[in-house]
Amino acid sequence: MENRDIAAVFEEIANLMKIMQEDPKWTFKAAAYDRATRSLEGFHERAEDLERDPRRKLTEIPGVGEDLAAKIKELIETGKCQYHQEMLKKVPRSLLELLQLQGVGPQKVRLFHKELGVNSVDDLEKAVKAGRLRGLPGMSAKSEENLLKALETFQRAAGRFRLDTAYETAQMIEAYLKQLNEVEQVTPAGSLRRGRETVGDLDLLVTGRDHARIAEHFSKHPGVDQILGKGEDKVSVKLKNGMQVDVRLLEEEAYGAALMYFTGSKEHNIALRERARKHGWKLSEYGLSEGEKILARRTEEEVYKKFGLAWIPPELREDQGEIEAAEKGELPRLVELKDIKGDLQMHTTASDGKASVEEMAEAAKKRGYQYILITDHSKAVTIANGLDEKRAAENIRRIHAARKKVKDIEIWAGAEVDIMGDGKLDYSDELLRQFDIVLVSVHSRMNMPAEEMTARLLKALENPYVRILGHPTGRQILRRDPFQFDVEKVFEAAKKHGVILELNGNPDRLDLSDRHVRLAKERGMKVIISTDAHHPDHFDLMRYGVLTARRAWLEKKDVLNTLPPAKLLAALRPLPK
Ligand code: DGT
Ligand code: CA
Ligand code: CA
Ligand code: ZN
Repeated sequence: MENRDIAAVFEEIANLMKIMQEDPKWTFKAAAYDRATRSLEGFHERAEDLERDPRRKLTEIPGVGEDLAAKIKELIETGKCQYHQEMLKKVPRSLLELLQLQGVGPQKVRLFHKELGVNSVDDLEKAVKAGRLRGLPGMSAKSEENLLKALETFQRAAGRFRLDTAYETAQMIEAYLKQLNEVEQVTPAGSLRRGRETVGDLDLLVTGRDHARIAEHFSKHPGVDQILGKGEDKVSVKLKNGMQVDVRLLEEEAYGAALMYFTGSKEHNIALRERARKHGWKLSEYGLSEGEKILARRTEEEVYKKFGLAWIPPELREDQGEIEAAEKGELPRLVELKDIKGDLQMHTTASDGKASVEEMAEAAKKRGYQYILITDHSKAVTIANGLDEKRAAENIRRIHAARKKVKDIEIWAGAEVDIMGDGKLDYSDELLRQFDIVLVSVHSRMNMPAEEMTARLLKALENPYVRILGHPTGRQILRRDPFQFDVEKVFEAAKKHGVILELNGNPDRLDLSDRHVRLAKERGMKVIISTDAHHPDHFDLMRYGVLTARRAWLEKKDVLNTLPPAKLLAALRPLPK
């Protein structure tokens, strides 16, 4: 059991306490579970390893006392926690789904449940639409409107998973399948291979000697909740985390054609099939053929070549001009993970990060990075322990001191400065000029009307110290829509001022989106791909940022943090004299 699975149970316990408010000490207890949840999520060792090691104790995890340690032990040993199960018996499971709605916390869930008898997202939607929310304490016309929007987002997200969840699940299953000697190749296809920001189901293609044996092994995976279908060459299951996985067992000789077919997208496949038809050929998961004769099927390259096309990277296969580009030999040479030379958004223990400047720098160096930019939060972001002027000045000194300890990497002093509601920045120019690079972003009042938000962003970009615009649209994948503003106008202003747009690679954000990044490229703009790391492990998230950049057709030259340090600095907005 991973820390995050334990944390998820604790978080649910805290939420259930806040919704039920039965326990006389619920505020106190819920706070303890919240604390343990956060600390488990950030803890760099597995709780399970601590538990196994006779010299260690679970109470070494901050915020975990004897009582919670016993619950963690129970979870590790049995996969369940009795206390949690008892609580779940008292409320319908569907009530907890309300918490996934943007802007709805346990207090509101309690209110809707108690006052309106709401037990599910469906119930809530009916109640809102019938105007039954009006008159409830703290509910205005505006909150009704926000709820309707949240309901819409929820429905669109239903049944989809974040890219990182899909990636990690695929890796776990791949490792499991490979325990079997009979298994040769395991390749994730579908939307995961194309690097889409969300994934509906996993499509895994497998080759190997004994299909029946492999199918049997897979259906016994401990994460399987339900077997949806099992045939000779295909097994579909639903995992306990709700994700559907389709495993297809294939023959080597037609692997390329099947990989192409199941990678999709559907639109790309349709366009290729149309091409095949024009030649009098047929394209299917079994190969490209002319009558009885197979023209190509072993590798993707062979199939594309037969069409007179260069091999098309999966991220481009959306029928967005890639086939035409392949035909003309004009496919972009997409940026790769290994091109990235540094990370330009990260947090340390000074604000809400889990590691020191030195630890982040050492970890970055180990990855072969040449520079990092430390960007702790400014004071307005109180929930992230943002730094006031005095602490920010201390942080700059701390960063300078780290340079003496960790050599052979540039450690730049920066900040993620909040853009206030009126477009002013959270720090004075006097402080801003002391940073090497200032990144700005919005974390508050995200619901303002489009015109106001546009004006707010334009005003922020005018500040001469601003050099990077962080997570420009504020969205959170499957949770929060981008805020409303005039994207074209803001891009134009950023270009004029020489402010670089960030592609925040955290899979919770992927902000800018692939579509917006492609727009930026079309407008002749460069981007910076960052991870927003709060822990050295988060540097790995760069892979998702790069995937998104590739989906936007970006080449190495389009991404500024592929440059060596001096060239990168020279490419940023010049600092005021
Ligand atoms: P997802 O799972 O919703 O994130 O998206 P995909 O792209 O993984 O779609 P999925 O799982 O329904 O199918 C996997 C691939 O199989 C898809 O990308 C293309 C291919 N495919 C599925 N259904 C069709 C179809 O009706 N026509 C064609 N041409 N290809 C299909
Ligand atoms: Ca899929
Ligand atoms: Ca599928
Ligand atoms: Zn931020």
